[in-house]
Amino acid sequence: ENKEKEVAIAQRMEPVQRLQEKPLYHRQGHSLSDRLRGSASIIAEFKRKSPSKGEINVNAKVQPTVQEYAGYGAAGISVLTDEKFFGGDLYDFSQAREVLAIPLLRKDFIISEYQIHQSKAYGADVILLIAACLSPLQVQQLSGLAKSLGMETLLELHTQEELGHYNPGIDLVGINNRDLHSFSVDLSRSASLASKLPPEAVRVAESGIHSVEDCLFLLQRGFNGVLMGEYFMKHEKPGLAFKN
Ligand code: IGP
Repeated sequence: ENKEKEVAIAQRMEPVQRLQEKPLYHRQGHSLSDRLRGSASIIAEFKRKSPSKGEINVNAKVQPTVQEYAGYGAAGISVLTDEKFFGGDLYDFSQAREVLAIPLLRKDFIISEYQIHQSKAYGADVILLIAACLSPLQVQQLSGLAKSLGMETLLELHTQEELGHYNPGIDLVGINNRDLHSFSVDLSRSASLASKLPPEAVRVAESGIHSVEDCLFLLQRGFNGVLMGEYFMKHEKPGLAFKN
């Protein structure tokens, strides 16, 4: 397994032309926004650690976790590919793609066109763009490229000022319940921010969601989905935690 991991890491630098030769680059993506518009539900996340919580579950395995998430009814799966802060990589992502037939979100700090081609080549259906890291023009350009490759974009916002990063080409808007500076979580603040989006926007509440009550609170306030990671990952068998 280590060997394969090394190979995956080496491949991170392969030229765009090589990425475009990969079979997954030509696969038809699944739509997460269609699924959430059809019925509100959960996007379950795989991550081993995070900046706010430190180590959550360093020995967790992608398989069977993500199959279990999917089997128990997740609408989509999010896999962290950031190594430094979240302990994930593209090898984890590939392993998830191998066993999943539902939308897969690449969770990372995406700031370049290269990363979009790479996401496609590794089988992403959805990419994350974080407003706090990008200008509105960059969001437009990167989400446009994603769309041209048949992927959707989840644009993450966490303040009112960032509403200006939204454009009608965005497929899903994620509102981060966690303040990026203080790490504090406020679901009411997210609900009020979401209410300022155009009615057609598909809304996802992200972070710090820890109970059925939290989910109901958000879904009753117009969210189409909730993205949950730590709540599942802190269990020894995260996939089974989803079931309950
Ligand atoms: C999941 P939580 O609190 O359920 O583990 O949160 C997800 O929202 C969080 O991992 C996240 C994230 C991000 C990770 C939200 N925005 C941006 C990396 C980059």
